[in-house]
Amino acid sequence: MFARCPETYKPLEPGQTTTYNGNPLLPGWEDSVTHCVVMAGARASGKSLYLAVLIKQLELMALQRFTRVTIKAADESTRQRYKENYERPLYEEMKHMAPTPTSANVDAYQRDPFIFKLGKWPDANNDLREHYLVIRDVAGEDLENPNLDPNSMEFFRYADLVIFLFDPTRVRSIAPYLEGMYARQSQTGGEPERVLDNIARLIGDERPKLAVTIAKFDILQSLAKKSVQDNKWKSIMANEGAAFSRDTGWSYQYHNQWILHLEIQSLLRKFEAHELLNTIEELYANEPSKYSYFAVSALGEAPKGQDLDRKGIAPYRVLDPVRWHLGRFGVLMGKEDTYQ
Ligand SMILES: Nc1nc2c(ncn2[C@@H]2O[C@H](COP(=O)(O)OP(=O)(O)O)[C@@H](O)[C@H]2O)c(=O)[nH]1
Ligand SMILES: [Mg+2]
Repeated sequence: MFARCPETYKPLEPGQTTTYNGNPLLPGWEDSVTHCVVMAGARASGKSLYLAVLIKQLELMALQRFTRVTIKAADESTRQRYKENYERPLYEEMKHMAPTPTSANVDAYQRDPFIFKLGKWPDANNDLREHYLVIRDVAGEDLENPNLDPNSMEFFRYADLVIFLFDPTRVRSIAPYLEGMYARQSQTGGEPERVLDNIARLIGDERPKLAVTIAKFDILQSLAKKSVQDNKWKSIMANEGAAFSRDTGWSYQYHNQWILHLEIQSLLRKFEAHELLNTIEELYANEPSKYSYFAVSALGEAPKGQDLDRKGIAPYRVLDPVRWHLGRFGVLMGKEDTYQ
């Protein structure tokens, strides 16, 4: 049995036909493989845009590389909520940067899991099984709250993958270097370190795979162009040999991912993000292969104030965290891709 409850992420009992909350499971659910993912980050860390672009990129990759696979919403609720709460803001973001309302008035409905079909892929016995991506966006307010009840959001403990997204401009030691490098953001969220503390409390003794992910990486990349002399960041970020200097397109190579992990870790060390690095190292000391560093940009470039001429978006390495997990199951892996 590879299927879990899409609401609580708990393993299902044999023969179970409803979720632990009593809602019906999709037909054939118990024979499928589920990949249960949580997106965790402070307010305005980029979760919604990331999720919007992630799904778009998965759809596009499947279309271009795997003729027999289409990624689609598995139910009407996912289809509608994705469209209204994620796809639409994405297009609005492309048009203009008018301040968007904070997430305070986002309804709870948006917090329900989204279920996407990833198509059929052979299991260890070479039988084709349907795979599902179950992904949920967690309220940034909750994750920033120092009084968060560690027993709330139990699904963290059962998740296959937690994507911890953080805004590099909110890391205290990094912020000064980025002064003037990006348009003032209309909303800002809490510090990533506090969110990480809460993630640690929520997972308790469990160690789901953790993708420690710098969001809005385009802002750091813009340091490469900064025309200030004696700028050590310029030479680091402009290093064309670095894995983080390029997107790998649809290809997934385990070694490239590993190198990127090491580069991002050392970049964070150079930026003196010690608290973040140490907390993660300590938390995963016994299972170091379960965490990895990533850098993504949903938009590909910093939004320019009210500028209306943006040509669109050029997402950067958005699929990496999810492929790091899915690759092990051979899902969305082509002949040229490698996983260990
Ligand atoms: N430069 C840059 N800004 C981004 C990116 N993704 C999000 N943002 C900015 O961050 C703000 C918050 O993003 P959003 O996805 O709504 O964050 P959420 O509150 O965590 O869901 C957006 O309005 C964007 O201006 C990115 O990839 N690059
Ligand atoms: Mg959001």
